[in-house]
Amino acid sequence: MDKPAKFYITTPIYYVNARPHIGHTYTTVVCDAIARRQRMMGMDTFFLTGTDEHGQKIERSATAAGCSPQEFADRISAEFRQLWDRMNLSYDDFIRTTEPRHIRGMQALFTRLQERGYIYKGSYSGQYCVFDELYVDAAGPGAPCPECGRPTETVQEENYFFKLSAMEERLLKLYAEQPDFIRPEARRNEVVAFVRSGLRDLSVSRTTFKWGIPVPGDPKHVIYVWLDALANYITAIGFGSDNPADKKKFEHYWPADVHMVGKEIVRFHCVYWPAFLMAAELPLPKAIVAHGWLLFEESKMSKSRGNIVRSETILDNLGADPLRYFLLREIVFGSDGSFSFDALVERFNADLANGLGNLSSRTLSMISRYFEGEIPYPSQERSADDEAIAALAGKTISDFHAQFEQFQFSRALETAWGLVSAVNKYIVENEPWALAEQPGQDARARLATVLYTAAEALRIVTALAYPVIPESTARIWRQLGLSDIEKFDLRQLSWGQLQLGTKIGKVEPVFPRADKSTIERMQQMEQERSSSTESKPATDVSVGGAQTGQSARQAATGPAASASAETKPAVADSRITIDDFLKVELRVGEVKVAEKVKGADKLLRMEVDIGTEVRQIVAGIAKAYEPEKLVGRKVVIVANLQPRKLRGLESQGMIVAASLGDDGTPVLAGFLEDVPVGAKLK
Ligand code: ME8
Repeated sequence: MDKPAKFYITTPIYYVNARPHIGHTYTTVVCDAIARRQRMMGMDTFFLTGTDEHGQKIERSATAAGCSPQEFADRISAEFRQLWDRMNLSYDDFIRTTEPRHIRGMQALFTRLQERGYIYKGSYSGQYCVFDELYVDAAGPGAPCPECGRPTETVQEENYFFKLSAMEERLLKLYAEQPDFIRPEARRNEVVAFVRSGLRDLSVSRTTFKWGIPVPGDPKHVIYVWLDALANYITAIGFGSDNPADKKKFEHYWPADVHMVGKEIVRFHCVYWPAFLMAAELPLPKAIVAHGWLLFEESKMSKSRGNIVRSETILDNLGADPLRYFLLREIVFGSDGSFSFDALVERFNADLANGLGNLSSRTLSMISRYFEGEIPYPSQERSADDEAIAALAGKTISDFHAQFEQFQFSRALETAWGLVSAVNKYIVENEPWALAEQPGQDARARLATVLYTAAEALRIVTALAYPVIPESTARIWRQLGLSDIEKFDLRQLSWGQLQLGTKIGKVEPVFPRADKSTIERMQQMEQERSSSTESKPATDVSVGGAQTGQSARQAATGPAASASAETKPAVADSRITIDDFLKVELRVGEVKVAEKVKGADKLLRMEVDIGTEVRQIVAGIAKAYEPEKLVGRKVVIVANLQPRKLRGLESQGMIVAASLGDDGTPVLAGFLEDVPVGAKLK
């Protein structure tokens, strides 16, 4: 017997090392729109999102914030969830990788891979990028990560390995046989090239930190965070549970129909994930769909660059639907797209306030005024104009569906709004207000036809747009006198279904126009948010510290900078903003080792524990301090300085000291009270 039709869609699970921004909102809104439409098309739909809570990055962020990883994850995960609720996202489940159901399922998957001979013990020696949680083929210690440019860390440990190399042929066969497995095509070509260049076995456990899921039977090891994270897609729907209802759920929903991801994590989803599933003898997802990045001032919006815009600012000023509409309409899916408050407000005013909002309020208020709030009977006689609108509506429905199904959300909305513009024009040309003034049956019949045509077109656009702007379309739907829009069967949508004589609801404006002051208010809020510690990525530990010159420039031209540039004259002095100051990561460290550097009478080589790691620091303080006396002393370290070489030794940070007199005698900064190692100064 065929399985009942189902549709399972997922977002990536987001790291809890920093708060959500509109980049995360983008992916989740896209999935929500798809899920809502699938439900309206009669599909048994399951929409999953969640948070990725393990790994070294999170452990370090928690240490930096002075709390346990679990407390830290609880706090940030709750923020994601609250934001998703405010954004009106209809997820069916929210998985957290620290939940028992996930831990159990992940361990079951690990055991399954072991039992099938795909996991063996070996030793790994190489470079690891903590920011990307990625093993990299970088040259040597401290070499930059090829993905993000941050310095990598040397890892040398006994690990469990996954036989990724054994999967090369099977993966290439999969990409060849299922061309739609990776979308869009450009991404597919990249993945194929990557796999063709050869796959090495993948280390899937770590022993040097604790914050992860223990390997079954060998708890010294925690499971590699990407294996842990990817498994969420099956553990959330019951994999690894003995409960019959969970088993049934897994059988029903797996495999996923769409894993939606940002383009930077395509490799994990298109290479590692199918390889794990093949090895575990589980069905493969039907498609991995990758979108582009939301840019702010030409660079990727990201917490580490500090150029983020928070959805809350837009929610507080315009509500969820304008942001949802903007993200789907303005960004061509698959490509990178820019965000700006000006563009958001312009789009809102043009398409929602003037476009759909105007169509809805003028049509419904005229029905209320001229027909006592009842949908009027159109006359049998149709003008060419009336016929054209009905024909356009039919074409709009079929084009919209085809475009939406091809992930062309922007085009689909453009199609639907083509009907909005045509009907607004039709109203202007047919002047119902003038018809209402004319005596006689003919004018009255004509008035009825014009308003019926406008109301029916409005109903059609409203139904199509519901998945994207659910709250406002539900309001228009009710004003049209119809019930529950989400229960409407979108497959049935066609011209002429509006019931004659339907009593319309109370007519209210749905999208009040925004003006320049809205833009200024949002810019100001972002500026305040980013200069207060509230939205600072204070918790987003810079792992290794090297920021590229480019990102420093980008941060300086981020939202706060651009807002102030417009509203304030430039100040020609050397003062820096709080933002600039917060870019410097100052930490308390404890000197563990200190020794003179041969041939350099001013330099000391120290090993300093900064809570998350021990750093080698070379400092010109040998004339002022005996090395032995420094051991055990608490010092202040600039922890995110680019490493540099002094006398052939790499210095991974700088020690803070006052500089006295003409010869600059150093005096180390310290504390009167006891302070824990790793504490952040701000
Ligand atoms: O990568 N533009 O989590 P993450 C568009 N935990 N989308 C963006 C974006 C931007 N500027 N910034 C973020 C992880 N995103 C892993 C995933 S899945 C098993 C594990 C969105 O918090 C986009 O979907 O870094 C991207 O792939 C995701 O957030 C990365 O979120």
